[in-house]
Amino acid sequence: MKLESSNKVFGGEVRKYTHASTATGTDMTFSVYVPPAASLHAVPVLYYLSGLTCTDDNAVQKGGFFQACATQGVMMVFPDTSPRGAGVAGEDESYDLGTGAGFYVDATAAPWSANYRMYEYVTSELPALVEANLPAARGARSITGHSMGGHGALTVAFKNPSAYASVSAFAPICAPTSVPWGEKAFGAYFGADDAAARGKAHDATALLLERGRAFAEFDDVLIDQGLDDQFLATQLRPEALEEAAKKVGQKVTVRRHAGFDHSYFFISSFAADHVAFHAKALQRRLEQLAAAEQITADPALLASFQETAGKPIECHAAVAWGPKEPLTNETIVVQPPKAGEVRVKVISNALCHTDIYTLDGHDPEGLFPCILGHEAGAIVESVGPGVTSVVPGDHVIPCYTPQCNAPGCIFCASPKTNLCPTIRSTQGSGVMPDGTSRFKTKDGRDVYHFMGCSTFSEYTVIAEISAAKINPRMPLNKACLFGCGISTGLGAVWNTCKVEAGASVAVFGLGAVGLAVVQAAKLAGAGRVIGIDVNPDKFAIATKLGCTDVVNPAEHEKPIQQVVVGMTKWGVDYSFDCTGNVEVMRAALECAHRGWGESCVIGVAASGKEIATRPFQLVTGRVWKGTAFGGWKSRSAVPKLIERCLAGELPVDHYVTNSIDVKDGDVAKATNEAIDALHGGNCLRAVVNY
Ligand code: NAD
Ligand code: AHE
Ligand code: ZN
Repeated sequence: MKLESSNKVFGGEVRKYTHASTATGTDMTFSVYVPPAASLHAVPVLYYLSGLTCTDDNAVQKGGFFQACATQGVMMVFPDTSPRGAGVAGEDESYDLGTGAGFYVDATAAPWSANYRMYEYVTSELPALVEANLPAARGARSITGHSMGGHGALTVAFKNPSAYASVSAFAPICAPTSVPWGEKAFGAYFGADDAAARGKAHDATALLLERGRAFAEFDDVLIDQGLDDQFLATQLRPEALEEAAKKVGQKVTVRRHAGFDHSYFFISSFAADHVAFHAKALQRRLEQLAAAEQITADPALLASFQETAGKPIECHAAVAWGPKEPLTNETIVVQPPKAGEVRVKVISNALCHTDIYTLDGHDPEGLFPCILGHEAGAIVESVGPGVTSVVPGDHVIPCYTPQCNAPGCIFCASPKTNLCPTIRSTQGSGVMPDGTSRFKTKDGRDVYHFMGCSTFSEYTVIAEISAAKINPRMPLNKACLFGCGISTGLGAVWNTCKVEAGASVAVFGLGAVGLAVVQAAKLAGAGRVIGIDVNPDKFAIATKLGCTDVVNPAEHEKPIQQVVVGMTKWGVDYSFDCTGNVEVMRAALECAHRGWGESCVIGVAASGKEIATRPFQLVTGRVWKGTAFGGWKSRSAVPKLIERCLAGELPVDHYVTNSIDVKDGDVAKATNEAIDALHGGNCLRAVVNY
């Protein structure tokens, strides 16, 4: 399909596409509203069928649907009302039969049968096209429409009740086989002999009466009708549909409004109500689809969890005893979770540079002995009193940035930050929220927790508010990547800086975090992405992921900030430090665009290091900012990132450059091997599988 135009509307985009239709044998046009939420995850879709004489443009320009779609996260698709163009059979006929006809039927009589296959088009071809090419959630569809399109929506939904989550209509022609418009059209489309019988298969009222109670699977059908509508008495006949619905037990709500006619003034007045009506049903449909996809937890594993619940577990962990000392494999005792806590079985663990930073003694909060690790995929083994959001068997990602969502948490309530402080002080002191550790060595010595995660252990205990429950279809050896580095890089671009299409970006440090920044910048439509690293081995993957330029500072005599400014004239719109080196942070700030450039610190600097620049850099419009976990509110955002990954929008396989299995319970040996790989320079993520 070909994009003909696009316009920003309410943070989303309205786009117009053309494509060669196999159903109608012609080029077809449709419009779509893509809400802002679609940049994060696949969204449900509401189809809108227009009425006689309209095109997709009428509702797009006058329907007033988009603000509601933007806030409710609903995509809207607007097909044209008929096939058009040279050679379309019957095109010269009158408006209510040929071009712009708005009859969503598959004609069987010549000449119409050649192209008028609008039923197949809107129920099958177009949804398949939309779901394959746009961020549309598969199987989450609803339908609405106006006038003959309103009737089309009702028949399409009544004929395919399981394919649509909900149906509504604006001033529909409710019983076309008994009004002049329908008699004429059905006679032509299906041939005079067959018109009545075939027409009934496309008549919403007749369909209700024939198919009976099956249609009660729509909780309600919303119809709005203007009482000053010039077609109300003779053509629309909502009372016929109401009577039929009553007979067969299908709830239909017809809202009659004085002072409204058949126009788009009427539609736009109630557009938001219809979007809200469908959004609710679509949300339920998404939940049903997610539930249907649930993989039942391994019964043997669940049985073993029942055995251990409430008891201490003896298992292996890699313990860090002091700065720069190798991890040693210890048998430790993991206490059961207390109130508000969850004990999890770690399945896979990626190593983040921050683990090494703390192990190397650079972290002012580093405490020893401790169990490091904070990028894991795990399964809930047992839960402490009061835990309601997860149960044993759930797949989770421990998140070092929690999300308490408590009514009084002004941080969770604010869209400006993800930094929930609820357990931050105990987390930084290496203990659980009650001030004690859940880990002991076999000889009874306490071992500290790390970043609220401590995942270099076969079992660990985390706060419930740190557990992001994810779709179990996602393999945990990939899911773990979203526990820190990859989510951080993506969020730095999308949340912290909100990089816009066409922007120029510089990324300092092309490790996993920097490459996730590159990947996100490309997905945001950045025009130029300059990757900078002292290790040129990173350039091939950086270019593949979206860097338009790659630069090795060692190959330039000038300071790197001057090199980047020289490449761009005034500097880049956005720069990101993904190294943790304070000199690099300065360079990143100083290569930002005069007047508006933003520089984001992602890297974690060693204890005692400070950043500096001439204040003039800020006076002249540059902005210095930073990000923790990419600004994601962990428990609500991580599951959505996982869905995007499952949908194929966020490939992450390339980050796993090393994969190491724990053998004979020697967690430390495998983790030390991963640390060596990370020090080797060309490892992005080493994943240790338990
Ligand atoms: P990494 O070690 O894999 O990657 C760092 C990259 O920077 C390497 O490719 C290295 O060659 C390059 N580099 C080093 N010095 C450089 C220099 N002077 N100029 C240009 N490139 C240079 O690390 P990572 O896992 O990608 O993490 C990157 C940083 O992000 C680390 O400091 C880590 O602690 C931090 N981090 C922060 C957050 C957060 O929420 N803020 C989250 C995760 C990681
Ligand atoms: N403990 C250090 C700070 C370490 C730090 O900045 N951590 C980053 C996450 S690194 C993930 O790999 C962060 O997001 N910090 C926010 C927070 O609340 O810890 C120190 O300086 O004390
Ligand atoms: Zn990390």
